[in-house]
Amino acid sequence: MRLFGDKTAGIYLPLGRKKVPKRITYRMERSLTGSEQVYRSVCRVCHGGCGVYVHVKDGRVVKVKGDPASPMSKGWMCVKGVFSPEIANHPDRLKKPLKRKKGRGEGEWEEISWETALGEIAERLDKLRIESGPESIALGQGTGRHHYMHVVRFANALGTPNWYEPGLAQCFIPRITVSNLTYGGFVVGDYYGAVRPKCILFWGHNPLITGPDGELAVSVKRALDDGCASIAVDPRRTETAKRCGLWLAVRPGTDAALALAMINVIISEAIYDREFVERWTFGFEELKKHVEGFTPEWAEGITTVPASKIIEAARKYALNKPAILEWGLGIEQNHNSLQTVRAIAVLRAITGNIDVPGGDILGMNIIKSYPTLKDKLPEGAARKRLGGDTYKLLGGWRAFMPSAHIPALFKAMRTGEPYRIRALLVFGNNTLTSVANSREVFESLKRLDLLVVTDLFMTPTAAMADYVLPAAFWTEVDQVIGYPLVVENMVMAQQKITQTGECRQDEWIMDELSKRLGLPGASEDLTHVMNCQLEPLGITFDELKKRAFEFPAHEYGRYERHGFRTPSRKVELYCKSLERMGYGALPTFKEPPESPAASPDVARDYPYILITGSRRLEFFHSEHRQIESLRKLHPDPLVEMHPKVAGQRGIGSGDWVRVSSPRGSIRMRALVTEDIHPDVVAVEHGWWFPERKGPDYGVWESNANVLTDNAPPYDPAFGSYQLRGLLCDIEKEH
Ligand SMILES: Nc1nc2c(c(=O)[nH]1)N[C@H]1C(S)=C(S)[C@@H](COP(=O)(O)OP(=O)(O)OC[C@H]3O[C@@H](n4cnc5c(=O)[nH]c(N)nc54)[C@H](O)[C@@H]3O)O[C@H]1N2
Ligand SMILES: Nc1nc2c(c(=O)[nH]1)N[C@H]1C(S)=C(S)[C@@H](COP(=O)(O)OP(=O)(O)OC[C@H]3O[C@@H](n4cnc5c(=O)[nH]c(N)nc54)[C@H](O)[C@@H]3O)O[C@H]1N2
Ligand code: SF4
Ligand SMILES: [Mo]
Repeated sequence: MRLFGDKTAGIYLPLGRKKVPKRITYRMERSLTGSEQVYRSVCRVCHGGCGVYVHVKDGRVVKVKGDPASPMSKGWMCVKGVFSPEIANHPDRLKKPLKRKKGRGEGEWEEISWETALGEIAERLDKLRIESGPESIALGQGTGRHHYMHVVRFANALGTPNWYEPGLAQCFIPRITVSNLTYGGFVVGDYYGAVRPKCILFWGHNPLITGPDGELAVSVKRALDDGCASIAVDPRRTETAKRCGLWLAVRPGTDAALALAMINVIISEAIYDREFVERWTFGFEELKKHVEGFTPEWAEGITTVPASKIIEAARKYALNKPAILEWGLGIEQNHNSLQTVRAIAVLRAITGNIDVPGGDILGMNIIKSYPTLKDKLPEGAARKRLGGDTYKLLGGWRAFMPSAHIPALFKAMRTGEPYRIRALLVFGNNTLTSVANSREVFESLKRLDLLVVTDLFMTPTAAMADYVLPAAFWTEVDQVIGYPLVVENMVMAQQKITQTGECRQDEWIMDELSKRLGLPGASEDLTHVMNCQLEPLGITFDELKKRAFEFPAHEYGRYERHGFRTPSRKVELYCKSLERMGYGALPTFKEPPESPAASPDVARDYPYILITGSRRLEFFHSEHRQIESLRKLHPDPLVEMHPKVAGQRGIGSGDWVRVSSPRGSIRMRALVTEDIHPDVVAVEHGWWFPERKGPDYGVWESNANVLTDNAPPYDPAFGSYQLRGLLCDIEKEH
């Protein structure tokens, strides 16, 4: 795998041109000098978990090196992790609490002490909860960072049902929920056992770049190096797809049709796992009947993938066992996320690839779930969760981790309907770049009585706040890391090694506010919480730090003793629980609402299909644009398009172009490539420019969420909005 870049043009160009290949794996080889101390920990620049040695000199991180003994990463690191010292020691790190001096967003700050900041914020929160109820205070955060479950805990203790994260309905909650409903637990690829996978089906997922969401890039790389058969379903021929023998360039948002046709092929050709299906699945006959009309030819008309390729993919996946099915964001960021993910989940079951060595395995869950104080949230408060009644699998009582529906929450800030959200405390989310329809987000944030943002750096979102609090970087944080996410087959210790300015771990900030507000759980510190998590292993956090990790041997096929953890004790191909909730027991396809077929009037002005946010190796979401070594590798925001689109619009690689949608327009640099579906335009997400002036730091220039929409229709169960499969136009900038 290579980074492909043309430094002279300042942009990346497609593989196939002349280029200097660059490895993405780095091993630091400088030797240790006398005064350095070395600590064992875990990198957390992303939500992965690469075991590392952290070298510290004069209290500063000077080097981070892969730990060869770490059971998953085995010494490997990506470029973001390697540049951790540059992030940790960056001069722009926030170092003291700040309070705004003038109008909101005017960029004038005074430094205040923690005592003053926490005291003033607690006082204002206290006033708001008395005047308008705790539900008028919302909490926000970003993806899977150390304090994730602590935000949920703090929300419950505070008595507010309204917390959000920009992933959730758009990321991971559909996969987790569908796994739980279908198999009675979340499954991940078995890369670490004695049996190697014979096939991997990558579906809307590019793990060689994105790595951890249940696995590490390096594990996937090793499996592919072993030569297993592989298939990629993706409108882009990604770094991962390039390693696959078969690439299905699906039209964005139509994956459910493709999966239904693959089920059709596998059943009609009788290449399903008869024994497993008979013994361990529920509703096979209903499924068989249901998919009869969903032929490869039917799916070709919808997905644009030739029927012959659909048949080839179905056979390849069903006949090369054991097989892993790696699913990703491409199947969730649409208005039919539940049924799309369900259709794909069924494939694992009918091919008997669940909980077998080298297939997709159920979690061991070796640690206790985080003590989120969920019994402290009053029943009445849970009923007030915005969107909870409607999007039952996001915010209702059946939800995996009930949270507020983002469009409903931001609308309540803006309009006061059904009640006003008056305060928002954000722990690590650059809301203006990561939530759909940034313009409306901006209008919503402006209406708040109180906005508090905790972050590592000043961001366009933090610049709108009343208080900005300095957060600790991963080398400054204690944490129990259960891995892979949700299944916890192993556990690792991340330890606080350094201190920057007056930065504090988010959990500490929440605990200090809890104390000042007299909330439940306020007397339990983080060490107590971490020790609770570790109880089943009979060790404390201090002991885990000494051992670095615990990784017990995996126990396969536990269902053979107790059945699957579903109502039928079997894998639910037909899901009665979903039927009872009114969501349909069998998976179905729905045409994306903004598409050439569904909205031809919009398509006249916006003829191309827009996907946003395919990940790049160098950045984690909106982060790292100020980290020189990373930015050098990827200086500009890029939009990928096929030569067909480029030809129609007179665009060449390296040109600055405008991409527009019915919501707005942004500028990006063109990357013309054959490795993309001919009707698709793919923009990067998360762009702002720390080098520009505040308060907006250029956030309106190249931010993908200026183009996306937060309006209905949403997925009926999760309330997912569309970030992929919208419509757009593109033109060269003059
Ligand atoms: N258009 C489009 N939008 C998307 C996506 C897409 O594909 N397309 N993807 C969505 C998905 S899947 C997700 S998960 C979200 C991600 O959204 P987020 O995870 O919220 O990512 P960011 O917006 O970059 O905000 C994270 C902020 O947290 C700060 N930070 C980092 N570590 C810490 C810490 O330990 N403590 C604190 N307090 N701050 C910290 C960073 O500096 C940064 O400013 O974006 C979503 N938005
Ligand atoms: N370097 C880096 N790593 C990251 C992150 C990051 O910001 N940077 N973010 C982390 C987070 S929070 C997440 S959720 C994961 C996401 O990790 P992945 O699940 O791998 O997500 P993406 O790369 O965003 O998208 C995967 C693929 O979906 C394709 N796609 C778009 N639309 C469709 C569609 O309609 N159907 C199909 N089948 N495919 C489609 C895109 O072309 C893309 O290649 O990555 C994590 N890892
Ligand atoms: S993959 Fe994630 S955890 Fe591993 S080195 Fe890179 S940033 Fe760190
Ligand atoms: Mo995510």
